[in-house]
Amino acid sequence: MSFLLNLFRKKAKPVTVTICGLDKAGKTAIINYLIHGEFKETTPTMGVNREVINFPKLQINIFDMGGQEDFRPIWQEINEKTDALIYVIDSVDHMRFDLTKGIFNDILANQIGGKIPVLLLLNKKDLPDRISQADLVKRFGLIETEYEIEWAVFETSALTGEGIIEAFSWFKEKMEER
Ligand code: G3D
Ligand code: MG
Repeated sequence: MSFLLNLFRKKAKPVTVTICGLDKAGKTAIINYLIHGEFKETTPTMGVNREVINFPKLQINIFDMGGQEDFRPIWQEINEKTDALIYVIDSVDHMRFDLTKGIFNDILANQIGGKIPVLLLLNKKDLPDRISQADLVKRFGLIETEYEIEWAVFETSALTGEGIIEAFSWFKEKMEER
């Protein structure tokens, strides 16, 4: 989309985004924070929930995917058509770090295509004993990735809101450029 067209756009551009990651990573809490500007209690997401987030020039249709094993097969179909991916990692879930890394790599290898924005959120920044951002970049092999994605990692807390504005400013910019 050219800069001029973007400037004169009257209607918000609709884009589709999926938010994936293991159950309990904080996907729904992050969306709630974006919509309400504060933390809200969540219940486990069953299947897929669609939410709409309206920015001045961008309408984000976001598919919040249930993270439990039973729901993961649904991701494929929705990820294949998505304009961008948000992947949430629980920064204190050391036990399942290799599992979430494997699932992320499977999404890149088999579910999404092309040069799409991939926003990685290392969530629960408010808690102690976390996996660091540098560790995530290294262990996920992001620098040397063979995929054509445009990625960025942000540390967030859906409890305090820390990092969420920074993360979504990057994301919004990438989506508006498309
Ligand atoms: P999911 O949608 O990825 O499955 P949820 O995850 O958004 O439902 O969150 C799972 C649990 O983690 C919830 O707690 C939620 O309150 C908590 N949580 C989400 N984000 C954060 C965060 O940034 N910091 C902290 N400390 N907790 C967070 P419960 O107790 O309801 O399971
Ligand atoms: Mg959820």
